[in-house]
Amino acid sequence: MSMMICTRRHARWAMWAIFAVGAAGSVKGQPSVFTDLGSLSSAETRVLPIHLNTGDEMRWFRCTIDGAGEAGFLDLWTIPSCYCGGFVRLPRVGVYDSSGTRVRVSDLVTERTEAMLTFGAGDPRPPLTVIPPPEGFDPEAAPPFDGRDGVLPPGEYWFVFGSGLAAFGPSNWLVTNGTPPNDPERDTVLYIRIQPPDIPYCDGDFNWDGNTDQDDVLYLANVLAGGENPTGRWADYNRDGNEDQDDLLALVHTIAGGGCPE
Ligand SMILES: [Ca+2]
Ligand SMILES: [Ca+2]
Ligand SMILES: [Ca+2]
Ligand SMILES: [Ca+2]
Repeated sequence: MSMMICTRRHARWAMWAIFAVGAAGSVKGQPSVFTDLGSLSSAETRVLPIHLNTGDEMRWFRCTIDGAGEAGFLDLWTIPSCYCGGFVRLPRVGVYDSSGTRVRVSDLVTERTEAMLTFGAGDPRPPLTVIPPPEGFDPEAAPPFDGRDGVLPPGEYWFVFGSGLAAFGPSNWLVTNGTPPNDPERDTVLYIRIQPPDIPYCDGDFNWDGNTDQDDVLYLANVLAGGENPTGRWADYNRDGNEDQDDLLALVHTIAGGGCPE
């Protein structure tokens, strides 16, 4: 009888131990070393130079956002400050939510295999441009930033950067990297562009030539008249649900210094 009590006690202790190990394991999943970007609530582009301490390091960033859906967007990409020295040739970026669930992993774009992710509003932003490819290689255009990676509801997110053989698990912030620690590829720059949903996106550079001027008025007028729209920009510039003369007037107003459409 006393033997039985002893066994029961032992079993109870064992169950408690298993529970404790399980709880410790789940807490361990949340990264303990990370850069806290805080609340990203204004329209801006964060420029984050990265130098990995080891070739297999995964670098974490945490932030909260007001969301990227029908309005607002969040774009991430990499471009090293130069294609020289120990720049990262195979940059990878993963996005996890506040519970450690994988949201998305970056695509590789351009002949330089840069990382790219784009969430939220579909009005296209200009594609990544990198220095011309080596002799004998054709330039390979990146897709525009157009929200193709889906929507991000308001909340906390974790971005993780790694080089080379990074594997992004589906849950518990589980990422691993099979790159040798002494791998020399350590340097790049991570860009995070935020447009909060409550701040209107009214980039007037319709033809993506880098400035907003009369050319863009002509471009939009041509699109409204049924012409080609190679940049794919939404012609509904004032976002009132239709594409008409109002949009042209709103763009002229912006170019004249009047700001975004009301
Ligand atoms: Ca322009
Ligand atoms: Ca122009
Ligand atoms: Ca309109
Ligand atoms: Ca209208």
